[in-house]
Amino acid sequence: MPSLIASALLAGVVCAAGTKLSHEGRLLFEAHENVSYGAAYTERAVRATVNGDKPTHIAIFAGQRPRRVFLNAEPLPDTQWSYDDQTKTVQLNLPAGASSLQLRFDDLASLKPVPVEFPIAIDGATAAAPQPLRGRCVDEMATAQLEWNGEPGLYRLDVAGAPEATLQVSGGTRLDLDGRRLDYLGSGSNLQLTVPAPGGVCPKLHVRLERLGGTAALKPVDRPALLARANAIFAEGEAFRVVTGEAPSISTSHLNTHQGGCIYNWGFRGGCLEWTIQAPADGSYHLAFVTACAEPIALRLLEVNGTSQALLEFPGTGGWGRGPASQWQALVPQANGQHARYSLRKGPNVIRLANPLGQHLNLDCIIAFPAD
Ligand SMILES: [Ca+2]
Repeated sequence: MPSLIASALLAGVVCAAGTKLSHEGRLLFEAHENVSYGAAYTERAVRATVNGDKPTHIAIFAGQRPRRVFLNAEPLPDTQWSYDDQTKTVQLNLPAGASSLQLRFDDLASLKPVPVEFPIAIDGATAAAPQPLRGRCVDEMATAQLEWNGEPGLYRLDVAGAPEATLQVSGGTRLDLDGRRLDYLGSGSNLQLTVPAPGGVCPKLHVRLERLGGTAALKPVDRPALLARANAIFAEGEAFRVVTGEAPSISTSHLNTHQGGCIYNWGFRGGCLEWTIQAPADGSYHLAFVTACAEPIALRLLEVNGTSQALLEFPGTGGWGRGPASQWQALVPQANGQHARYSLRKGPNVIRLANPLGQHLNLDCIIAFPAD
């Protein structure tokens, strides 16, 4: 049986008079001429390559009579190959040059590429689902892709129905937060799906993307007034903890910072930092981030106590905070045209900011203050 040497990759032995390969007294391969030979055995097929300078007659151990024999992806008429019951070999003539053979034991009737299409369902997006993933199935493997044309944002990717399927993003960024995998999809991102298709049959797949939160704008508020508020609760930027990725640098030389310090060099793509806010009582609070940024925009995914809130679009502030005080801005996330509200509990609350695209952002402090 082929499974006796399943998945074995066999190298040919070139002899003076042709090529012969045996294993424990059993003939595995024979050619009348000198050739190079390799074969891989699976339950469904024997895949072999033969390369020689001259046309030759060959015998390949199959273990059982195959249903079909393919030469260079074309089915061979039954008259052009034979099966020998005694040696359990398939025998045929090959032309000179490189030949690719498949001895198929299953129903696969064609090795030609077949177009495949996998629709995508999206949760949490306001726009219509993008085009399906499109590609082809060839040699028992389906591959399909899609250049992302949907809403940019962070998504959780899921493929149901085929445990061996892989869905990957090129040109995007993956965040790994506590084992939860999130991918940023935007212009230039490419979704790529690969799934085994035994016997040329694609499994029934359900590709689902879940979009996390929306993109929230940030509104500047009066920074000195906010810093002076009696009920402001502070987490200094420099009091961060690293969740994933590399630590940013701490500076005491930037100007106009609260408590004399801030973080900079916060550009680790896919990284995440967290801070603790000590709330005096359960309640609804607003958050403000005092930042300086010379990039046009810097994205950060906000999580409060483990719940994803929104992808924050920090604007450029005109500098990194080494110049005029105006380079530091106090920015409050907005929701429905108002300051967003966050439920905090009395005691420690965890604020996380993940950095999906690696844009730099200097952070002086995070401020919570009771909701209006
Ligand atoms: Ca500070």
